[in-house]
Amino acid sequence: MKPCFALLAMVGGLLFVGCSDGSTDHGLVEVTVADFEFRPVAVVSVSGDVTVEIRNVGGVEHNWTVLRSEAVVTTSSEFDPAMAVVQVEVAPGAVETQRFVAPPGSYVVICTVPGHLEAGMHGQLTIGQ
Ligand SMILES: [Cu+2]
Repeated sequence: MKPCFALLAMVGGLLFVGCSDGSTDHGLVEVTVADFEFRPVAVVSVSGDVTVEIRNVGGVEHNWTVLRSEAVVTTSSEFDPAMAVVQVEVAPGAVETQRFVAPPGSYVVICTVPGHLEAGMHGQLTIGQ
């Protein structure tokens, strides 16, 4: 049994080295959107190079929009596309993947479809160092 563990440790070490070249050094964030909430509400990316996968299990179109840290949006009508770090639109039943880069920090996430923010579609993204 011991040689097998040693081999696994070696393979694991090689995989780790293979991941440190920068090309795959990203944070994966998975969010499910529904009518009318984000699950989970708060997500964390370990890296500012974020790959987000949004799955829409709701009956209508939604989006997962990360706001710039200085943007303040309390109702859907206040949203302007210039306020967004990234906006991922997802049709009902679809899964969308998008990659973006943002500095470490805490960001507000909303759905900008009119009325959806007010219905409870807001959350948080925290990006670590
Ligand atoms: Cu929505």
